[in-house]
Amino acid sequence: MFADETIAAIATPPGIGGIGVIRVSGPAAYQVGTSLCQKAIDAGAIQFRRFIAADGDTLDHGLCLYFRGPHSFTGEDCIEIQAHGGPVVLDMLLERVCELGARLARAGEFSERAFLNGRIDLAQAEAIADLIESGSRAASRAAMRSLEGRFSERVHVLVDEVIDLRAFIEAALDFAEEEIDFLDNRQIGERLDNCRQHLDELLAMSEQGRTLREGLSVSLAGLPNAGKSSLLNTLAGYDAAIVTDIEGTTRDVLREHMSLKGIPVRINDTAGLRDAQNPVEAEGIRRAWAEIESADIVVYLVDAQRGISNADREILHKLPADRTRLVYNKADLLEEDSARNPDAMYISARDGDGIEELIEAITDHSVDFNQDHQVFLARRRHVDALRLARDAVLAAGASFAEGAGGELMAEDLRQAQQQLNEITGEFTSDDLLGRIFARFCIGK
Ligand SMILES: Nc1nc2c(ncn2[C@@H]2O[C@H](COP(=O)(O)OP(=O)(O)OP(=O)(O)O)[C@@H](O)[C@H]2O)c(=O)[nH]1
Ligand SMILES: [Mg+2]
Repeated sequence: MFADETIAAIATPPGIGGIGVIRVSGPAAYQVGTSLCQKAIDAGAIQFRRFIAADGDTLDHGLCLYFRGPHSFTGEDCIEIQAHGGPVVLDMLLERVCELGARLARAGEFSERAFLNGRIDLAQAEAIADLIESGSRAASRAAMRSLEGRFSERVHVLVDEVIDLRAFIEAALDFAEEEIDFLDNRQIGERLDNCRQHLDELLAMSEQGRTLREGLSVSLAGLPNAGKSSLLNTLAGYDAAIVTDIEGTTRDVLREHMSLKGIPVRINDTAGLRDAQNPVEAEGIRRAWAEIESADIVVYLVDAQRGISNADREILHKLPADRTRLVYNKADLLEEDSARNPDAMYISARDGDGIEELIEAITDHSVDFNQDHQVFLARRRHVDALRLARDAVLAAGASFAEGAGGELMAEDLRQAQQQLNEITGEFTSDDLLGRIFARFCIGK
């Protein structure tokens, strides 16, 4: 794709700085650059130029760089103007550039063009935004790995595997439903299994990458007075939430951001779960359930002295088992020799006992991001696509086990392939592209 419009934007952040950069990309970029400088510009060289206004006055002077397409970030002719970093001077320069034939770029439009021109794939384009926005060194390094294509490579390997498998099935299973060769049959089973396993591996890695990008969300849940707000305060290290011995103290969802063992964590304290008559409390409980549903981990607190009640059981039944950690609080109130559940975790939110172990349990499925050099940054969108791809491969496996026709399996695998392609953008709707690039900053 080669756009016919030439775009321009100030690429440095607003405000005052030593240098401000204006980027121009598109078929008229060179023309715009030479008209602005009133002098020729060599490609690939750094040249000192005056930037001239329509009336012949010098607006500013600085460096001008010309990248001839396709050897540029966007794949098009690009001009980069490094002027002084004042908002007024940059505005005047941008205005002049637009008079000379460029138009203002939309957010992310340079990266979008880089993607559409095949300079980078979609996961790499997203990694640019993630690198810019990264909130920790580990996230920044992981974003760089994605930008360099480590994640995309893994996706491509999987796509090839699915394509091979599809071709193999189409060749082995005759669509006229002839008898299947036993050897082929076993091979298909094995290859489906391998494919699912590789998908699972990449899914696990992407989950790590997403956690690093978005942080881990943890919801504290339990009956009123279980000690949720006390635990939030202990973890946060200050009195974030009101604690009283009145049941139903917390109504609004309280959010605290913290770093636990190098992992960014968002902890929510929520209203105690019970059948509330008071409409304010009832709304708090509705919100608590909404938090629980979207949390990566639910820490369910039970008053150790009271033990698990029927009300607890009813709630626990509704909680997602794989994401829930059952924790007994107020262990300080237990007699030394009282019977304890040997498999459960005991803490005292008030005294801080057992908190280290709890943090360990919250972060246990996360790798040490600062040490692990394999982690790449991923987004929820990628994780969802990988899940759908895995579902499709599982469906193919199920069809295979039932002895269904090859057409069904081939269709499932086609779906898996499509999901994987969506990650790197080989297959994407304009709508999705619009949503992704609109979140970028202007000038990127
Ligand atoms: N002894 C003891 N008391 C605790 C502990 N944790 C909380 N409490 C007490 O239990 C009562 C309720 O604590 P909260 O933290 O407000 O409980 P909650 O789960 O947030 O309650 P709601 O907001 O009403 O749902 C308070 O009186 C706390 O001081 C603990 O570890 N040990
Ligand atoms: Mg509370």
